[in-house]
Amino acid sequence: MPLGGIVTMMIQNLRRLGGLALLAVPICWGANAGRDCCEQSDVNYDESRVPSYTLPDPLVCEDGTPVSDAGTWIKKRRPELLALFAQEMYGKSPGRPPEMSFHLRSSDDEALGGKAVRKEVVVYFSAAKEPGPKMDLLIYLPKQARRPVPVFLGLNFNGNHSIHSDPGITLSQSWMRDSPGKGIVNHRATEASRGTSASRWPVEMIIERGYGLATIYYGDVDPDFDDGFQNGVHPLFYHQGQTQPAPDEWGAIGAWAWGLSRAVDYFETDPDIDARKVAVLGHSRLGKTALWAGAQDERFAIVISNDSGCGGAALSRRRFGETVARINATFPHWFCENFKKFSNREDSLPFDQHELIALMAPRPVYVASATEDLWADPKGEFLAAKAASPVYRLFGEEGLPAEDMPPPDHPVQGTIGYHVRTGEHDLTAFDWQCYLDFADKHFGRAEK
Ligand code: GTR
Repeated sequence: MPLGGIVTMMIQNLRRLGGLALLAVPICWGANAGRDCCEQSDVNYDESRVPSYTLPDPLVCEDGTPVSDAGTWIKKRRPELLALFAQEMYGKSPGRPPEMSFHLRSSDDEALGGKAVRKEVVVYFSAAKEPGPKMDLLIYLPKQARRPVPVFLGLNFNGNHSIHSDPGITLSQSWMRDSPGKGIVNHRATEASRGTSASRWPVEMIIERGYGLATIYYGDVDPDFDDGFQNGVHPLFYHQGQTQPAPDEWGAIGAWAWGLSRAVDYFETDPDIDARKVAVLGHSRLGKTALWAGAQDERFAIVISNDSGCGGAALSRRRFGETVARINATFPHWFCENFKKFSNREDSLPFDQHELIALMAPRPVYVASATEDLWADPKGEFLAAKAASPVYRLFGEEGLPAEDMPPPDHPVQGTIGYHVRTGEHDLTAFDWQCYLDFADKHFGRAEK
């Protein structure tokens, strides 16, 4: 790769890694940039250096029984794989808290210039209600559409008020990573942070296509830093004397995914929302989260992973871009403690990420990458989506209808969808258009 490319890629990845990356990834300039730099930083971006590996076969049970029909998949192999992912990677999660309750904080039938209904719902996870733990659900529904409406659901990185400049959205009070450029100061959102993530949430476009959008600030469920799980929802579930999750219990991704399921619990009570037509979507770490949520909770009718990379849609065994060792070191709180056993030992994982994607079967699942997002290994994401196809075929579905990676900006949409967008690690209007088309196709809304 030319020097310019390496530098651009590293700057991008540094931006994504935040401060920690400055310690973790050495920056190499001048003559040292390039191959030596990659070796030194131990990040592989060279296809010829991808080690040879054998993917575990999703259609062979742990006891060696082959899976040749949907019944065996549903009764035996699927539960076994789901349990393995919980045990060794994301951690086991609790269910719905019995004392959970919903409170309508606000509603406006004339939002977005009269095009939408906006609701804000507080989800309290315990009887104590305030000060929490709780999460704020922001919902936009198209005003004209017939009820109940299908919805996209996704966690956001910077607070509900960051997704749109709509002044009616309550400004988040939750802890946030400082980002003065985005109006987050002293770990709190300010008025200046309104709409700062709007490019990732084309609300008007979604509404015009007849869908609702629901979103939650991920830090409401668990603030994204390593504090030994003293804040967020984890302590609510500690048994007496417990101070942190056991090695096979949920980390932050498990908690965020759990929050998404609690949103569906709410949807089931709202007659305006079609809880059987919920497409869960997430970008990056929240794409990993969307996949884990979709694997565990079959109420998600469509699952969408945008640039989720390592620990999401990318195959761990390729060790291209971010690796298991790197992600465990930089983000020790994302996965369960057991996952650390697999740092630099990818071949001993009892599964790979194609099997996480296969856990959605026969529901539609979409994996998207970006050409410049090598840290997330676009090819590894494509190969994982493709390797999930045999499970879909058990259900008479085609899976991913592509032999080879499609050219940039050419989505392939079977029951498994895939595209690699031109550009960097991001969630863009192009990505959304593809997801809306995919939802139209699978929710039977495509034009005949
Ligand atoms: C990166 C991380 C990725 C991805 C990304 C994000 O720093 O290495 O796995 O999750 O953050 O969520 O933006």
